[in-house]
Amino acid sequence: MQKPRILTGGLVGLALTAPLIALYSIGDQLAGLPFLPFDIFSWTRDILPGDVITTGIDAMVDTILALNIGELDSTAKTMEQLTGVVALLALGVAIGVVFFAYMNRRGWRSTVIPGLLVGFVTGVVMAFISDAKDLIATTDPTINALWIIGTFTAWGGILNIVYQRLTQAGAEPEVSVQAIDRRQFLVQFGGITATLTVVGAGLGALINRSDETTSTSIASSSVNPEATPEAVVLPNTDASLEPAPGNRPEYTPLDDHYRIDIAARPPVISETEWRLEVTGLVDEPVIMTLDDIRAYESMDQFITLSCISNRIGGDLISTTRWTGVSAQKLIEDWNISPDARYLRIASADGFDEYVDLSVIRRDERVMFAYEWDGVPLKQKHGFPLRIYIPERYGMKQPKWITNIEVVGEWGEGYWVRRGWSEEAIVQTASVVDTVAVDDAFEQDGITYIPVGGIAYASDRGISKVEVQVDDGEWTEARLREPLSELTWVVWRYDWPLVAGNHTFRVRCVDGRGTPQTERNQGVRPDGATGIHSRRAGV
Ligand SMILES: Nc1nc2c(c(=O)[nH]1)N[C@H]1C(S)=C(S)[C@@H](COP(=O)(O)O)O[C@H]1N2
Ligand SMILES: [Mo]
Repeated sequence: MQKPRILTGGLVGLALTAPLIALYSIGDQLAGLPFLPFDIFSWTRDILPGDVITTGIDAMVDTILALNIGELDSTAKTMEQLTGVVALLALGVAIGVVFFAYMNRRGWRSTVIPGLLVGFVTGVVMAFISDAKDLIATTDPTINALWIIGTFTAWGGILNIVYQRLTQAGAEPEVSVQAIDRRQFLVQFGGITATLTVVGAGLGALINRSDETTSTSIASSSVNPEATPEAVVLPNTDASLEPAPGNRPEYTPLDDHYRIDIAARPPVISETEWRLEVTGLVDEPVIMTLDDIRAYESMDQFITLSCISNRIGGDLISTTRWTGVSAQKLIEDWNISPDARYLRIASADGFDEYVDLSVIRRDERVMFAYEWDGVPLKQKHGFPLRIYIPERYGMKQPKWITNIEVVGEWGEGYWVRRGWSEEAIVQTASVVDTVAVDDAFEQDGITYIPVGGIAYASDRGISKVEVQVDDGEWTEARLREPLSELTWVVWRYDWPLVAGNHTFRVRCVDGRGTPQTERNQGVRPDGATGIHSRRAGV
């Protein structure tokens, strides 16, 4: 007998885990079974300390920005998902190594029970993780557990058979022959698993039910399926100032709205089963359907939402029209006890945050929203219900709301527990979007270049924007009338052209007269500050 090397066990573990992941992908696409790698990602994310996660996210964001590999939010999502896949592959390698080491010590036996056992135990652990973290499986939890335990047990059994095959291959009489036989076997085995993986992944991609299809089918079944959304009418169409060419759209197309959340894939919520449950310091628990909430007088607000992780000049900020009901109207009917001070809002993905009741009572703009851009919330943007709170970054504003507990004491929400700002008040900041060198125009014998961008201070508004070219004077830009007092403000400065390379800087003052912070500060923990600049050559 010749024992295989334990590192070969790692290779075999890797080769067996790849098709297993492809199989999970098929199960997910075809039957709505859990996709285990995402659950492993969520589980790891939730047990790691906040610093480690932040360092990880920072490294990821730096990499994406440095390599310039696409939109920050969607690329980050893909990298998170890949992390889950890599973690599961690594687990397969580790088990392979340990299993081969153990089998080598134990000596040859003809049974596959050790492998089955190892697979079974791993499967049970994985089933627990999946059950705790899965958001996307639409199948019964028992079926999910059986699926994961079953596939892992089979995986362990095959690992065992491969070990035996390798050991027997080493048992052939001729030394040269055995070496070739073992290598041949490994090559064949690798070929088979690689083929299975590629075919499996291909099948998975073919039957891919995309996030959007799912969300529209859920969302539109809730309202009139025939209804086409009426185009949202912008309130400032007669604004006197046109944005500079190349400025970002003042109203973000819904498909381009940034997306940030802790879910590797957004939770799937069926409207018929969804209920908003209000418990805690109320006379009696309240249970509402989405129709109950829609029955209240609705309100529309044009809103710019920004992530606290948005860097100066970044794209984690967008504007759309939110429709819902003022939180004041809802809480009026909940019979809240006089001792109550906060709402603890919990979401389907395990996210949670606190909202001060006094903020709701003094500001009718705090709203529970069920539509964006005139259509029910997209699945990834929080279907069926999310909250809006003026002046706060996105991290204070849960999507996929399921439970509200009325409480007397404040507590730390999901990101606050991980070291981010308790209040998360939006920082005043401005950005140069465009120096439109190709759109020069002439007036009174002077050539001008349109320069433009946005400035944002949430509900504080913007009173002034100034532009500086190289080391020149700060010159006031013109402001376009915004979509609302809750959105960013588009500014424009027609710059008298001077040939050469130039740096354009921008700064602003909020509606209360407070200038933006010019000092550069990173996103953590309070949101980024600093002066944005753009270089251009004419
Ligand atoms: N349930 C839940 N709500 C959430 C989050 C989350 O991870 N889970 N992320 C928050 C953060 S950090 C931001 S910036 C906004 C982003 O909303 P959007 O993805 O719809 O643009 O959602 C907020 N609400
Ligand atoms: Mo965020």
